[in-house]
Amino acid sequence: MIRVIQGDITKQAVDAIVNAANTSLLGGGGVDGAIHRAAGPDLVFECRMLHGCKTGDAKITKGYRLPAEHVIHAVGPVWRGGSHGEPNLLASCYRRALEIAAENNLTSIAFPNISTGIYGYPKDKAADVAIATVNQFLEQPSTIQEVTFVCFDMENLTLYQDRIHASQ
Ligand code: AR6
Repeated sequence: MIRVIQGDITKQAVDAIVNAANTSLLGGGGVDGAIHRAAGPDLVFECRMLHGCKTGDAKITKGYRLPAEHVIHAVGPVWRGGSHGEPNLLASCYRRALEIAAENNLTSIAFPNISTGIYGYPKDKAADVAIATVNQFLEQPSTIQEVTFVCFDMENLTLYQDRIHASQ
């Protein structure tokens, strides 16, 4: 099941929230900064032991002070015009986050709109990739029962609502 809500991902009580991280995994601005602030300093201690993450991949930690039990740190691509593999890298980080959640027997996961802030990925194109990748993943049997897209801004909320409603 796919849900779309407007809100703050740090408030979501799900098995895992996904972070829009960078390759260092050591924190940053945007949703990454908000997640690290809400989780508390233990999160960056665990992240230091992961030795970074490649673009298009993801790594899991505990959620510490967050209501979510885990954080899956996914690294989306920086938008460089669209012909540098951006769609495949964005799809890959959604798919890897879902695979890692399933490997850990998690059932609920919430995504922010990865790459659509500081990394500059056009929001409409990113929504197409995110929804197609999640739909494709949910066609296969796995432990995942609920995927929530947590949209922070109205523009993303409308883009996701239009696309999800059109496909239901
Ligand atoms: N809850 C949900 N979504 C949020 C929140 C929140 N609390 N705060 C922001 N967003 P961004 P990126 C939305 O810039 O583009 C960091 O410095 C925001 O409106 O957080 O993947 C990392 O360390 C936007 O739609 O991530 C990287 O260096 C979406 O989250 C870099 O930014 C993603 O925006 C990653 O850039």
